[in-house]
Amino acid sequence: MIKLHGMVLSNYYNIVKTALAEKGIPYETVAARPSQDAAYLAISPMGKIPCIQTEAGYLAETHAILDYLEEIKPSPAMLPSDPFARAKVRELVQSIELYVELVARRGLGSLFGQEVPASVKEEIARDLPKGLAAVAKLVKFSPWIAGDQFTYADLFAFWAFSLANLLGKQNAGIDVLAALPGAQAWYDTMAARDSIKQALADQAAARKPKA
Ligand SMILES: N[C@@H](CCC(=O)N[C@@H](CS)C(=O)NCC(=O)O)C(=O)O
Repeated sequence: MIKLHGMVLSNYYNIVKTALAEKGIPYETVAARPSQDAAYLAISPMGKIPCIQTEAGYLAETHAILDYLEEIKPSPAMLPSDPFARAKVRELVQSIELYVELVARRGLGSLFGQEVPASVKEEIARDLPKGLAAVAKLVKFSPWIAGDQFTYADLFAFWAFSLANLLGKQNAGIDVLAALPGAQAWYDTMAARDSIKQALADQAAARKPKA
């Protein structure tokens, strides 16, 4: 059975976790933090989470993992069968990651109560609107983010926007969902899916102070 290594507060971990749930692939979880220890680097070369353990070996990097899951269990399909539509999903996911999530992530320290340097906040205020304008050209929300098929882009975007919205507001006063017309209604629909509800409940449980 696949073992998913990571922690419930990580957006990337939750992308893979909800993909496993949506696909109905049985898995176990293994608690792991990002680490530069040799033992962890041996299974996740950049020391990041998530990574998965399969019968064939370890696999890191969310996109590689999502592609692998699609190959081992094609149904329900999380990518369109038409090559162009499939590429458009990947274009959207990559744009969200590179120009929204990774831009907002520069201010990650604010989540942990750290002071984010003014220069970083200025960069976020400069670059995030540009990324959001690009993503706004690609999203459909009809009803799913890439069109009429539920895809990996929905899962990727849900978790990426969750983090980017928080960081965008904290560091640059930017509301990511408000910047994308139709995003809030789609986000609420996503939050009601079983896979996401479970992952959010697991996050809430992890945040609860231990008695
Ligand atoms: N490119 C990686 C990114 C994963 C990632 O950034 N994970 C974060 C946790 S949400 C992490 O491990 N951060 C620690 C680090 O960057 O060293 C992927 O697609 O899986």
